[in-house]
Amino acid sequence: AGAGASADELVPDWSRAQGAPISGYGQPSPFESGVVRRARTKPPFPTAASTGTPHGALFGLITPSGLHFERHHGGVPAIDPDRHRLLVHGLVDNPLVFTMDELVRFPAVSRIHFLECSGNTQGWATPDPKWTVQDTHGLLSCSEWTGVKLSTLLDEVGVRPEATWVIAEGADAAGMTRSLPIGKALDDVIVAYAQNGERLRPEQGYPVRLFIPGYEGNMSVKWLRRLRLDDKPQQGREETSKYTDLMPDGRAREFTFLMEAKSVITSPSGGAAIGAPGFHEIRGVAWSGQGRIARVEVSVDGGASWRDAELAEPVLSKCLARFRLPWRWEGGPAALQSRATDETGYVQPSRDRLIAARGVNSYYHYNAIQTWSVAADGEVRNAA
Ligand SMILES: Nc1nc2c(c(=O)[nH]1)N[C@H]1C(S)=C(S)[C@@H](COP(=O)(O)O)O[C@H]1N2
Ligand SMILES: [Mo]
Repeated sequence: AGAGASADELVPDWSRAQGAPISGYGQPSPFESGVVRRARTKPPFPTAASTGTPHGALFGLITPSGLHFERHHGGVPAIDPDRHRLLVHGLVDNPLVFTMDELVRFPAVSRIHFLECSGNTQGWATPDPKWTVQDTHGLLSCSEWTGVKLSTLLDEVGVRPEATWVIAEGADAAGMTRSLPIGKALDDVIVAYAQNGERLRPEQGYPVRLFIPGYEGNMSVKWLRRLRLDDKPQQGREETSKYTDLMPDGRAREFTFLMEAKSVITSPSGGAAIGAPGFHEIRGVAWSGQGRIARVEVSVDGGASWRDAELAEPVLSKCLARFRLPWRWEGGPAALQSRATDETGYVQPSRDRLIAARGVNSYYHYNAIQTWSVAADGEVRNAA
């Protein structure tokens, strides 16, 4: 009473009747039905498709499993875990076939890491002003991954000294294959069967995938059925025809595994309307395949001046980091940017610097600073 609210606002109908019964598996509120991944299908090939994570509507570090981005070259296979097998062979002393039950019996690790498709952002072309942050940065998600370290399985089979590469192959119709240097394989790679506390979602590689922290998403082979130790890489489709970077001199870089430091403001971002002038918190995420994020700077004047944003704890290695900066919008045009620096000292480049170094023939590995332009009426648009 006296606070200016009616009795119906303070004690609404849902407080006056029993609620819904219990359920076997929880779902988001129907009021959140607009928070979904949107398809990016290329019409003749509906199973060679992707969806993006709606970062503009999310909080914290973990992407809900149902909103993790998808990238499938041949659709999502329906794999019976009891019939699934993982073969580890090639230049090893003792080739082995593992069942899922056997994989789960090994000592497990859980690590929180981002996964980013190297095709994320596609900023080389002229920017589309209609793009939202799901369109520009949606092929990026972050989960807790649980599984057995690849080094544990490699110990079990006994890797021969001449083995320098691990060739990973998926059980999907695409039979997707990638080559991984042995050094990384023995470092922090996980043969993952769980995501955010439950078994992998089918879209993420159920019942088991490779997870390669900090490397381009394509290498984290889903529906993993085979690991072959070799003394050379496969030179397969995904590392020759695709996933190379064409440089200005006409030569192509191959095996550009690492995802370099990158950041994006998720709020306010493309498609939003800021509303009334006054206080707004600028929020976003930053990440680096080389380790921890050390610093994120924010500009509201298109890079003319920068202020340090606050990084939210925890700041983990090869993981999304959240940043925030309080901002007073005076009502005029603004150009919002963020710039990440990682613990190695690597600084996220401007679009001009990236294009000066790499040209415009590339498709993958675009990590330049993102600009959202704010019009005088508060409409926010993609400006590269
Ligand atoms: N077997 C298999 N593994 C795969 C793919 C695929 O189509 N088949 N897509 C790759 C690509 S290009 C990316 S970016 C990531 C996407 O993983 P996600 O769908 O779990 O986000 O998986 C990779 N692993
Ligand atoms: Mo990808």
